[in-house]
Amino acid sequence: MREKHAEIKEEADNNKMEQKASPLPETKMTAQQTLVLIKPDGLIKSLTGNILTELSNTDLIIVGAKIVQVTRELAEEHYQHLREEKFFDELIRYIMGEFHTKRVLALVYQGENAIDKVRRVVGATDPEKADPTTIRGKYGRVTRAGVFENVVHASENLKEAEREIKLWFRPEELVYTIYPTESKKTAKLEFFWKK
Ligand code: IDP
Ligand code: MG
Repeated sequence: MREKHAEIKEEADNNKMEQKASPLPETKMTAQQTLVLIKPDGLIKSLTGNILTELSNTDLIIVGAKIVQVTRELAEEHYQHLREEKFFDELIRYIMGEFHTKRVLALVYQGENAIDKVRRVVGATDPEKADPTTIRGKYGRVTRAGVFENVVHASENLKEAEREIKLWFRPEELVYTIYPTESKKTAKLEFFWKK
């Protein structure tokens, strides 16, 4: 009987803790979020500073940022719409860093009209056709194998932005979320700095 009481109390305490957990801060839905990736060629060429400066000419704010070692699984999921293209395999190897460095800087920008604003600064997909004042026009190139090494990725539209942000980031990695979140109790292994 005692044990049962203790169990019930523990459960009640857990519930209390759950209620206490504050939700992630949300911002107004009119603001858009967009995913930007500084691709491995951008990192190996030390273009990060230049690219962030170009992007700061928009009035958007960064709400998430991290360095990612891209797995084949993540790469194929991210570029799933290009699965049938003949350059698909090269593209996957490119974003995984096989030609440059195995790192990508993933960022989420937020603000009014964020998706179009970033795409405008980033420029056209083919760096040879991109306006020379855009990031891709300035820093991109086409390889002999025909891959567009265009330095950055930027979400194309609302649907893609949502899909990509949810693919690359967990809600708690963003300081603001615009898509609804839910909390679940998990038993996961976590690492802490040794005291
Ligand atoms: P985007 O990056 O401008 O949105 P997507 O069509 O989504 O363009 O293509 C994703 C990436 O695949 C491009 O950024 C580029 O690196 C590569 N890519 C797209 N089209 C071609 C192509 O015709 N030849 C070689 N690479 C391409
Ligand atoms: Mg695209």
